[in-house]
Amino acid sequence: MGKRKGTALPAANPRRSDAMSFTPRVFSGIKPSGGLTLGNYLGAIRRWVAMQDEGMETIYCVVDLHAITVWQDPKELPHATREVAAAMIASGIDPARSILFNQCRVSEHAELGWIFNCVARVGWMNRMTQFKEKAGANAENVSLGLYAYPSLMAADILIYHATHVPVGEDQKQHVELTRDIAAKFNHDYGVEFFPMTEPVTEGPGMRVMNLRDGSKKMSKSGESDMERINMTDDADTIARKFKRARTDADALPSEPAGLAGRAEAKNLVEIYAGLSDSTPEAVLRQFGGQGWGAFKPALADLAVQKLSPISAEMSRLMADPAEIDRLLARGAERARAIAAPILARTYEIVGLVR
Ligand code: AQP
Repeated sequence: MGKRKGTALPAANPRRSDAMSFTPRVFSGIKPSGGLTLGNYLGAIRRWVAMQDEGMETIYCVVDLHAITVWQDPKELPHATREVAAAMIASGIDPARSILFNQCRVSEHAELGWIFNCVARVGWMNRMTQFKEKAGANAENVSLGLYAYPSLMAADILIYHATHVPVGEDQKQHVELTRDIAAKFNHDYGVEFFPMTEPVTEGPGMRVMNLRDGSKKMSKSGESDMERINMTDDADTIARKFKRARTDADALPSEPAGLAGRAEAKNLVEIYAGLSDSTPEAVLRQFGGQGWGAFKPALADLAVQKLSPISAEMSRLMADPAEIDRLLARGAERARAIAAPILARTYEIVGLVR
């Protein structure tokens, strides 16, 4: 468990009344807060598919309750929710092998989220960098839900006793907070009920940056469409966005050390490595010494080659929204079968009479 400066964290608890062995189980989610980006694909979905294909027990969620922490048009949210599900399926998530559903169908998430609001400390929330970035100078005026978001995220994970959470670098701090919440709950109630979940963040593409400003991450809700690659962008749009992506005047170096202090160059090399399942070292062995005029079209071709079959399949799936809803409802039933007994036991531990 990560130590938080200024916050007393519970010592290891010797009582083992609820000790149970935690079988490996993967949970992760994506907000339907706009069209998905290359960041969501490389930092999350692509690895979710790999973990499913390795035979792990995998639970993937369209986290609609998180999306409404900032304003979502009720006329657009259903489409965005189905589109995220379609993107996951088109990328290789198999609803028969993975449990795939949208969060609001399994009310246990919100119920455990409330309990965790009573476990998490305000001081912990105040240190969440994503909240600071998203709230910016407007912190007094954002929703209480945005502030409490990491506590609901802890509930999303722990309602399944998930042991592993594949996320991009931006979400690592929230998974660390999940461990703090689990540890404090276990300590306060004298149990070993919730596991210490591990974030899984290795590999290239864990932090895909904005194409116009390499100091900011690529986001669905970023101001300009030119700063991100959307999973549904067509070939011309992808080529245009990479062509206009900010870079510097120098050629590509022949090894990663030469990318120091060159955030935009590093980002494009890492995107190439992520899309080609290789490493920045290998990419620079191939392109070192060449200029952006050669590298950017190669990068665009690779992105089109990876993303266009996915976006074609997304369009096919989106033509039948009722089928997506059916798959999500079936996934929710399977999710609830795991979540309901964990919530029931949590209520018992807390002393709530039902
Ligand atoms: N730029 C990124 N690089 C690597 N991974 C990323 N992820 C998001 N952006 C990047 C990963 O995608 C998963 C789902 O994220 P999310 O949509 O639930 O929330 P987010 O991290 O807040 O994503 P956005 O795109 O920035 O959404 P908005 O703009 O709506 O707030 C997570 O695993 C995340 O790490």
